[in-house]
Amino acid sequence: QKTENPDTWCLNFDSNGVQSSAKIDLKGATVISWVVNGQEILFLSSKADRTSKKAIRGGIPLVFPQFGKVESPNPVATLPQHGFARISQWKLDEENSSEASEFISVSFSLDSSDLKEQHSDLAESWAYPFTLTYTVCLSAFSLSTTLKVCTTSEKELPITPLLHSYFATEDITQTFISGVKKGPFVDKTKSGAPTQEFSGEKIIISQEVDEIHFDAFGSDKVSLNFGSSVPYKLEFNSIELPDVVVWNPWIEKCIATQDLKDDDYLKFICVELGNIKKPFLLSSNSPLTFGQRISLVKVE
Ligand code: TA6
Repeated sequence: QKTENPDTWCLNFDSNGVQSSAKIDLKGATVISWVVNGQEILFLSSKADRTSKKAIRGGIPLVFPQFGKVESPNPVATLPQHGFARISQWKLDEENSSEASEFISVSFSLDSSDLKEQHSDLAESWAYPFTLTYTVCLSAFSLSTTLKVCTTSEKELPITPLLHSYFATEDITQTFISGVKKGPFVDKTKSGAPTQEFSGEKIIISQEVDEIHFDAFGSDKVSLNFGSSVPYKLEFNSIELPDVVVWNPWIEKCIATQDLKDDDYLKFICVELGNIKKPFLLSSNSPLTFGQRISLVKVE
C-alpha cells in the first residue's frame, strides 16, 4: 500500500499473531525496511539520501547489470559502479496477496525507455532493449526478492547481478556468517585481489571484510548469526544466484564514506547473493529469473 511518502510502498502482513512489514523505495526499487514482530532486520543509514544521484545506502540495493566497476574495453565500462538499476526510479506494477493469505507481494518495473528518459548517457552505454520486473514477497518470517530480466536484443548480453543486502547488527564482534562452502574466493582487501581457497570456517567481522565467495552454496545453510543475545538468525536461500559477497568497510573506509556515520561499521554487515564469476547470458529467447529468500529462524 501507499505511504504518506509517494515514493515509498509498504507491504503489511498480519496473520496468526505475526506482524511483519516491508518498505520499498521507488528509487532503485530498494527495500529499505523489513520488520518482523517489531524487530528491524535491515540496516538503513541515517545519512542515506534518496534524492541524490547515488544509491540508497542500506536496505537491499539492486545491482544490475554489472557488479562493481568493469574495466574498459567492455561496453559496460562507462556504467557507474554496480550499474544503473539502483539509481533509477522504478514504477509500481502490481500488488497481490495469496488466497490463503500466506504472503503478500508487490512488483516494480524498469525498462529501457525509463533508462533513456532518466539517464540518457547510461542508456547510450547499455543500449539494449530490456524490461526488469522486481517482485518483493513478504510472509510471516521471510522476505523474497526476485528479478525477472527480458530483452529483445539479438545480441547475447552478459550480466552480473547481485542483491546488495545490508543487515542491522546488534554487536558486530559477535556477528558471523556460517555455511559458506569451501572453495575459491577473492579477498578484495588484499592488493591484486588474488583468488584464494576458503576453508569453510565461520566468517567473523573483526576488520575490513570484502570477499567474493564463488559457488558458495553447498550442503549447509548459509546463515547470518548475530551472537548469543539475539534469539534469531537469518538463513539464505538462493534462486539461481551462486556467489556470496560479504562486506563491512570497518573504521577507515566507513569514515571515508559520505553517507555513513563514522561508527556505522559497527551497525551493519552486507551479505550479498549474486552471480559474478560466470555472467548470465541474457538473450531474446530466454528471460532470466533469479533472487533470494531470507528467512528468520529462531535460535534455541
Ligand atoms: O559489494 C561489496 C562492494 O562492492 C564493496 O567493494 C564496497 O565498495 C561496497 O560494495 C559498496 O559500494 P558502493 O558503490 O555502494 O559504495
